Amino acid sequence: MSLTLYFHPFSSYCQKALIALYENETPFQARHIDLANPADAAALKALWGLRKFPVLRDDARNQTVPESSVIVEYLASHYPGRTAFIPKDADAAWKARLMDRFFDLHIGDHAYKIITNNFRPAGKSDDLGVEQARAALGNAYAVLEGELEGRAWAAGSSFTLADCAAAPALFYADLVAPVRGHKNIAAYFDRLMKKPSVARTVKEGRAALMEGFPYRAEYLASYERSIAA
Ligand SMILES: N[C@@H](CCC(=O)N[C@@H](CS)C(=O)NCC(=O)O)C(=O)O
Repeated sequence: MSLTLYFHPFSSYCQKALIALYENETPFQARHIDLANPADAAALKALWGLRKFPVLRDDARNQTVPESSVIVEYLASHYPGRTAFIPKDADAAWKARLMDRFFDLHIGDHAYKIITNNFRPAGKSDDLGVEQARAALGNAYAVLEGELEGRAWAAGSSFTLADCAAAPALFYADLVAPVRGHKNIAAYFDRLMKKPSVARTVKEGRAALMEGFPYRAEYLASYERSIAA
């Protein structure tokens, strides 16, 4: 098997790559990375000096591909399947890339800021950063609510790179700022959770839920809702 994905199933950016792999049933070897395990951390660092996951290794083409959006683009180019993550039409393509950036930078990253603030050492909490992240997330929801009007998927009528990004970003954002008050976002979220590639990824994430995760109750409630969707 030519492809190996280095990842952790609870990590949102890893989930984006997993959704793309599952969506097209692309064969790959799963290499779980536990960053608390020094050997795993060293293996990841040897592959990609920033030591961030996901990283895709393609032995057949002798390529190492970091960055979740780039991994999905790489799969679209070299391992295409029934779902075209990057539309052929040039305008549809930039719109898919724009929404991918939107979910990573303006939804996901704010949500992760709020969540990870709970892991900071005592006395080092970034309250102003969390306040700013909450405000930015609220604004991003308002923009997204308008963007999604009349759309089945994030960038239009077909499932793309943007939806691979949206599912984990919205799943984690929903824990800290529930999407239910936003009609279009809530309906889109439910559509995402029904997609088999997303449902499988969410289930695998649930299996890796850590004991001390700060939004555990919200996570479990959201998980139950998503598998019932
Ligand atoms: N922009 C990167 C972000 C990757 C990233 O931040 N991954 C996190 C997990 S979600 C990570 O590797 N965290 C470990 C660390 O920063 O030490 C992508 O899209 O792949």
